[in-house]
Amino acid sequence: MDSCNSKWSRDWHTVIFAGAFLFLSCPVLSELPPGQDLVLSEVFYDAVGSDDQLEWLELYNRGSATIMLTGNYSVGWGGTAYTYGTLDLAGSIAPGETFVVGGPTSNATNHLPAFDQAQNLFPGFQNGGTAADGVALFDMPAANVTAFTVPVDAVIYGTMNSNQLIDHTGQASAPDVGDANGGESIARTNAGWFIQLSPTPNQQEFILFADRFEG
Ligand SMILES: [Ca+2]
Ligand SMILES: [Ca+2]
Ligand SMILES: [Ca+2]
Repeated sequence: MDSCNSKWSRDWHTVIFAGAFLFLSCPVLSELPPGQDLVLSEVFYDAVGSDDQLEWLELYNRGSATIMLTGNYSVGWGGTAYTYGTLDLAGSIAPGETFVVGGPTSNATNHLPAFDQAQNLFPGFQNGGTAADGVALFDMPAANVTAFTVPVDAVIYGTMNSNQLIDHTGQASAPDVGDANGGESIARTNAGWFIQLSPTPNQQEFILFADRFEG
């Protein structure tokens, strides 16, 4: 970790070398949005084979009060803007609990999620790759979200954020995590996002694997 925090030399050769080193070796510590109790916690965007009706998104309430989703929160996703696909969330989420939306199919291929909101996500989540894709959470109905709306939380996955997707800061940062293979997910701990080889719908991992993350 020390190499991640070391002072960079003013020598530009060293800067370039350090940049390449950082890119290859350091995890991306995605900051949890301050004051935001409802956060994204896992995305299953690529099933083995067709993704149709198998994708899901998990949210987590890390606060101490129940959050009403209906009328208050929506999600959006895409490769160049979060308006490629949008969905109003419906229901509520108790403190310390997860909320899984998607499907509506639940089987071994998508790791048997129990849906709090069974809903075909169409068009589906983008599948990452060299140009990163993203999923975002908004504190407003989907009808009010535009391509310029700053989300309250977001995860950007893939190699490079070349399409300048923004996060809760309103800035286009480096991707939070790489690209999961089919059958895997991206999941979140206190330390950031990682590729989850064995997806865990309905189970948050903020505490369980706090030292596991991947850039
Ligand atoms: Ca697939
Ligand atoms: Ca997909
Ligand atoms: Ca999970």
